[in-house]
Amino acid sequence: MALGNGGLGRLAAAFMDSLATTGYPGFGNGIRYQYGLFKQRIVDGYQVELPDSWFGSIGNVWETRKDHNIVDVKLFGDVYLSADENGKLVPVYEGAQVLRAVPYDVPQIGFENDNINNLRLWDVEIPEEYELYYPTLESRRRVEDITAILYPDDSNYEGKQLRLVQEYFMTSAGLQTIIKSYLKQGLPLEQIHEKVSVHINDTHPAVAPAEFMRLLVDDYGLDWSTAWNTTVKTMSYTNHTILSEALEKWDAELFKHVLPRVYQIVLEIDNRFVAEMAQKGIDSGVINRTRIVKDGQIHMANLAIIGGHSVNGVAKLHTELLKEDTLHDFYLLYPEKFNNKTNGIVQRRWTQIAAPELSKAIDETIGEAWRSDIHELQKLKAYADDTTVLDNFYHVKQEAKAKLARYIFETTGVEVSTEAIFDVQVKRLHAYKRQLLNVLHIIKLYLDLKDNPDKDMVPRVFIFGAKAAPGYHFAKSVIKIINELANLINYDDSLQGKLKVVFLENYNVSLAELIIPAANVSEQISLASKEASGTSNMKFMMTGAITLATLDGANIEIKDEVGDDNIVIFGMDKDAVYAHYAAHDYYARGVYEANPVIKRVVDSFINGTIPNSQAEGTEIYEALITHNDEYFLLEDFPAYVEAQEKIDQLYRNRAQWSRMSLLNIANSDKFTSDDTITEYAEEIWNLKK
Ligand code: 8GP
Repeated sequence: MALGNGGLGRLAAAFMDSLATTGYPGFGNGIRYQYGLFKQRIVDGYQVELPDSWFGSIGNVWETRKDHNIVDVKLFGDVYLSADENGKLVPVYEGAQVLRAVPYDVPQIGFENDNINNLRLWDVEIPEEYELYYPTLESRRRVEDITAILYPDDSNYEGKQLRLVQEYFMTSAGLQTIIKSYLKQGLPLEQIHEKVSVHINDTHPAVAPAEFMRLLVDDYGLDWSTAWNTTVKTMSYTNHTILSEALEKWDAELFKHVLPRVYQIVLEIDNRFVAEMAQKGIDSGVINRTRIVKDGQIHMANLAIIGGHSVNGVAKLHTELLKEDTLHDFYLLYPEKFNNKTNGIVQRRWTQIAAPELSKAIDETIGEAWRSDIHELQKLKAYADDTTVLDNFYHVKQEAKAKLARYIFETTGVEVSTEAIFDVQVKRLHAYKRQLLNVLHIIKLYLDLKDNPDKDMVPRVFIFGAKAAPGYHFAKSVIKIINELANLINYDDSLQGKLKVVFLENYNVSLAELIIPAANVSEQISLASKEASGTSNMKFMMTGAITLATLDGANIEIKDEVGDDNIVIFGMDKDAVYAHYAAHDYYARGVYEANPVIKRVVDSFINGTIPNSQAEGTEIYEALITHNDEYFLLEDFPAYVEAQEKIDQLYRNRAQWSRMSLLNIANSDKFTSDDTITEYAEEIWNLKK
């Protein structure tokens, strides 16, 4: 099911798997989208987005509709407060739209245990008693839109409103169900936090603390401070990025229009927060930067942090950055809320399912116990100098490469040799991930080979897979450039097959299962500080690729596990990046003019070297030079070239490369999501198996 976007969605899938496998009662809530993330086709080098109708003709055979768990969700309308017979103010809701939330449950099955957890996907329906309100197809369609598509375009007002409705619809339905099922146990509602934890995964469901308050106070009659106490103890939040554009903020007027009662509650939470902080003598600047409602906007991350007891980042560096920079003011107010939970991956999928030959080779070396206890992989270390074992693993990789080579030929018509280094960058297309740095290096190799066709190098196949957000112009231009560069290079006989470039369309989990086990080099080259964690880096490591990386996200922890000799690190670290921000001293044009190699590479975007891409080439040139290279590609370029030369040298020594590869596999057990989820369960949710 393509019900996610990139690492954020895949991580949620990993956690559901690990919860069931480790035996924790953990349940997911999501939306039963008719269409998942778009299907990508490449036409004339450009990305084209097609609907992903994943239900197909047979529907989803794994789901079960649960009519007895239907709940209603209210949107829009007017709310005013009126005194009841005891003089207590109660909200009166008028003219609301009532929608039916219908759950479809998808079992989450543990590995070789008898545990089945549940992923509940919510669909929307019009309640029969309100059918008269929807006399036209158009009005019915507007309701169906709520669960039609993942990440609808939000560049206009309607799109923004739709996203807010989606988020609230799912969150409210989920929380209503949680409260109902808790109350069936006959326990007092104000103690719900002792039995229930609600985790806010990124800011999409960050309306949860306010909605939970609404339910407790309005629907179940708890007083405000009792309700608040239990809300904070129930909620926790994971931040998945430091990029501020990804921290959701809603226009206050829009929020009030869609969720009039929740808006009142958010205002009350905000007022009380400000009063409490002022009373504690907190600096007014800090209060202003941390409050929820300001400048006409509702800051959802702030609500999640204030309304919960835990905030975590997803890798050590990321959590440090949250504390010292992005969420520093909150860290001053609530140091005890902050903690780290480094991401992980489901080893079962990325070894046993995606890499069956590798799994067999591991069995033959250390036995099968690793299949249920991944920490057994450490035993591989003892074979780091065993030439028979290394040879076996080498051939397993060659086999995976041959499989991928066949797929490449069938889908693109490009022939690639398995003797070449398979150098892979697969991830969402984003400027901070710096696919363009990879491109700059490919252009340099191309120019070098044109100058000197006899250049001594191990043949290289550069493999890309990436979807660009439909509205992200720059990212789409990078895709076009990669495809045009591929056309230029792949059919130039003078290069003697030393260089190939392949862009595989529609990168998704299924394709990842084919690509990742076939990689020799794992490109993790984001600008230091920008990639919160990354998780494909862990998948590549586990299947024996060598990581070529900046000191960013979980790359740092990968380096700590494998040691400096078994990874290739280059470029600025986070301190160097922040030093540029502090000094405002980065000057891309200066770097470009001072370094003839860089100048020649960058000029090839605008001097006709890469055909059929004049507009895109100009856009990229301007991003680098006119707009001062926001992600410091040019400064990191020389170090990257050097690191790539090191890869070339290392690969020539087959024994040494195979040893590095084996040690990567052996140390990858650290990144099992089974352990990550255990830390969440023990340290945040206080959950028992
Ligand atoms: C991603 C991070 O970019 C990635 O480094 C990390 O591995 C992954 O989350 C899982 O933790 N973050 C997002 O996708 C993200 O923050 N998306 C929000 C904009 C929706």
